[in-house]
Amino acid sequence: MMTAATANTIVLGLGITGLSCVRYLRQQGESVMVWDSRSQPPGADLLAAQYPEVLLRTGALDGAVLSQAQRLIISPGLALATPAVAEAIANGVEVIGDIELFARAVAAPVIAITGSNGKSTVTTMVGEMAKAAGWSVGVGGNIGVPALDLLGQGHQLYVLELSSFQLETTHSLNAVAATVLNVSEDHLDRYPDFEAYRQAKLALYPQSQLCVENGDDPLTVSGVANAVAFSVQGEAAYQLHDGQLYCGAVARVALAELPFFGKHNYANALAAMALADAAGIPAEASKQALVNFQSLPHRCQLVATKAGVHYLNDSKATNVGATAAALAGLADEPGNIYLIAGGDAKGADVNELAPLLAPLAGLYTLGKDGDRIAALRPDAVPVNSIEQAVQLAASQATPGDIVLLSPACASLDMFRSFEHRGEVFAAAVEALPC
Ligand code: UMA
Ligand code: ADP
Repeated sequence: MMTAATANTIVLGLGITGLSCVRYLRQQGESVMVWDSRSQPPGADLLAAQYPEVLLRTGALDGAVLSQAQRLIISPGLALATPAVAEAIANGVEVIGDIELFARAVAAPVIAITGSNGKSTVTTMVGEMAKAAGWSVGVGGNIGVPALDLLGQGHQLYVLELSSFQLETTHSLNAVAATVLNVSEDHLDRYPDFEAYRQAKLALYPQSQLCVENGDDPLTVSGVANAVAFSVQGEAAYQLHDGQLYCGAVARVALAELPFFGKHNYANALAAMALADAAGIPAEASKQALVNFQSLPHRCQLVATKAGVHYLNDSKATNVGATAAALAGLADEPGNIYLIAGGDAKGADVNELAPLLAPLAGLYTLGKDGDRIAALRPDAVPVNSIEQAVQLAASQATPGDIVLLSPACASLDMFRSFEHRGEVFAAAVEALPC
C-alpha cells in the first residue's frame, strides 16, 4: 500500500479543488495521495476511475502521518487550524493551496479579486472586458472553476476570484493587479475574530504589482505605495461623479448606459475598470463589457413580476453586508419592500441590519438564525419555508412593490446551496397565481 512516506505530496480534501490538484500533479508526474476527513467524499468514484493509482484515505486526519509528507496541498474547506494539519505545520511540512500551485506554474498575467462581497460580479466583469478586447482569458477560482484547470489552454490573462480561505495558503501570486473590494463580517465561524479574517484578505496586496483599494471602505486600505482607489462617495482615481464613471478626468461610462442598478454595482464596475486598465485592456472594450453586462443569477435578479409585484432573488446574499447593499441599492425604487431573510449567520452580528429593516413593509424570517433577525423588528413574521414566506408576502404586496429574498445568511441549514435556495424561491414565485 502507498503510504504518506511514498507519496511526498498529500492532497487534503476531495472536493473540486482536491480533484483539480490531483489532475495537475499527476500531469506533472508526481506521486500523490488524497485524504478527505469525510467518510464518503464527493469525488471518490471519479478519482478511482481516472486515477486508480492514487490512494484515497478517508476519515479523521492523522497528524503523525501527515507529518511524514514533504508537503500538503490543502483544500479551502479545511482550516489550517485543523489539529492534524497544525501538527504537520509544526513539524516543518510545507502546506499550500491550489492557488499557490497555480501561481508557481502560471506564465501569463493574473488579476486577482477578493472581498466580502462582489467578488463574482467583478471577476465576471473583468473576464467580459478581456473577452470584449478579443483576448483569450481564463476566469476561475472561488467562482467555481478551479484555477489549476485553467492552465494549459494558452490564455493571455487569468482572472481569479479568491476567498480568504484560498489566500491563507497563497504566498507568491505576483498578480498584475489585485483588489480587496470590501471587508465586512463573514466566515466568523472559521476565524478567531474579524481582524484575522480581514488580514487573510489583505494578504493579497503584497502579492500584487498594483493594489486596487476601495476608497469608501477604510478596511481595504493598507497604506501600500502601489495603490489606486475607487469610490462611489468621494474623490478617487476611479470615481462616480455626476452620473458617470470616471478614470481621472476622463468620463468612461454613463450610469444611464448600464443595465444594472445600485451603488454597490457601480463600485464593482469602477473596480473592474481599474483592474482591466492595469492589465492593458483597452478602455473601449471595458466600456462595451459593462454596457452589455448580464447580472449574475441569484444576485438581485428579477425572477418574475406577478400581479404588478416584482420578485427579486438575491440568494447569494450570504452575509449582512450583501443584504445591506441590496436594501441600500433598492432604497430609491418606488414601492414597498418585503424582505425574506435568515439561515445560518456564520457567527455574524446581525444587529447591524436593524436600521435597514425599519423602512421595510414586511419581514419574513426563516432558518437557524431567523429568530435573531426577527428580534430586530417587532412585527417580523417567522416562517417555516420560503414557499410560505412568498405566499404571505404576495398576499400583502400591491402593484409596484418588491418582494426580495436576500437572506444575509448562508443557506446550508435548509438548502444544498445558495443556488438551490434561489431556485426554491423562483419556483414558489412561479407557483403564485398570475
Ligand atoms: N470538507 C471536509 N473534509 C475534507 C475536505 C472538505 O469536511 O477533508 C468539507 C469542507 O469543510 C466544506 C466542503 O467539504 O464544507 C467543501 O470543501 P472543499 O474545500 O472540498 O471545497 P471545493 O469543492 O474544493 O470548493 C472550493 C470552494 N469551497 C470552499 O471554499 C468551501 C468553492 O467555493 C470554490 O468554488 C472551489 O473550491 C473552486 O475554487 C464555494 C464557497 O462556498 C462556492 N466558497 C466560500 C464563499 O464563497 O463564501 C469561501
Ligand atoms: P461574492 O462572490 O463576493 O459572494 P457576488 O458578486 O456573488 O459576490 O455577490 C454576492 C452578494 O453581494 C449579492 O447579494 C450581491 O447583490 C451583493 N454584492 C455585490 N457586490 C457588492 C458590493 N460591492 N458590496 C456589497 N454587496 C455586494
